Amino acid sequence: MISPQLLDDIVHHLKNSSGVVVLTHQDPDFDAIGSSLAWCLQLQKFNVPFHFFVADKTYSQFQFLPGSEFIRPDFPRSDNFDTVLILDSSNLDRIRKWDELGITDDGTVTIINIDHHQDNRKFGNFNIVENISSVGELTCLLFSMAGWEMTSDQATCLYSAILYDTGSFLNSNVTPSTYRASATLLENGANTALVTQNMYENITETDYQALKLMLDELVVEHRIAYSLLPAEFPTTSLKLIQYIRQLSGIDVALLFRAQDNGLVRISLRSKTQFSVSKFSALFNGGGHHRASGIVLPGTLETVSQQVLERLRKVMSDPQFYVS
Ligand SMILES: [Mn+2]
Repeated sequence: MISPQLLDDIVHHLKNSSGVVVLTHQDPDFDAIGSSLAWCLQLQKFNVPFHFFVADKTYSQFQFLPGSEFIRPDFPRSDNFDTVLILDSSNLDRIRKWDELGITDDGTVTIINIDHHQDNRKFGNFNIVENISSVGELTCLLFSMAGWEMTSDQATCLYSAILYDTGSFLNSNVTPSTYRASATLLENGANTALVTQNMYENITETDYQALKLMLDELVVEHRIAYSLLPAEFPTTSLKLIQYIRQLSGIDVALLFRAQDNGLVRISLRSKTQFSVSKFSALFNGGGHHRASGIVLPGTLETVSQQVLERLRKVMSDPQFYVS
């Protein structure tokens, strides 16, 4: 249950803020960007200055979203804001360049944390953390609780957020409330055709090459399937892990992606009650029971060996399963 008092306090704070920095997690997805843009559009209505800082450079895929012109690669000036609104990020380590923003905990800046990750560290002065499909759905609920009229632009942004984080309403995080929120968005004029075209009918030749390379490297073993992607792997907006997940007969899908900084990023998906977030916690990673991530130093070979060895061991351990 979302506390109406807490929401009141947050709204009061935002409306009276001298400036808001909006932030979301690194390698942002449509839930991160769509939700953030809906909040930016709301701050614009309130005439509250805001700065939506995204340090990642790969955001051309979001350009079709209303308000995408708000996305800024330049640092906010620290004397221009007193509030930070953080969306879809379970902890501050997931925010790129957080340390460079110069935000101290001396109380001069208020942090508002709105998220749906179960491992959220409640790092804010205000925290709304709900077990819900997406921050898009959560934002939709909050806007309606606050009694705010939603524009079609906001509805389009939130619709893309929900569509993405639910895997087009296919994931197990979909509830009746997700459909109700989506219905509200459509009633408010969400441009579903625009979102469909840009999210699902916009695959480039490079995307297909990336998919082909990933499939060439696919390894399928007992209950597990994975692929190793080298650092020079082409950049793609395809959710490659989804293609592994769709394989029949496996419980866990993994994608190991080498970075050029000596780190390997691992995406994990579970198709059963096996919790990949519990597993990821062994390596300081986190996320949801069915979708999580880990980052480890090393080469593709050493990291994949280390993680897979551990995974094979714990897959028969009941404490890694959720009911
Ligand atoms: Mn999300």
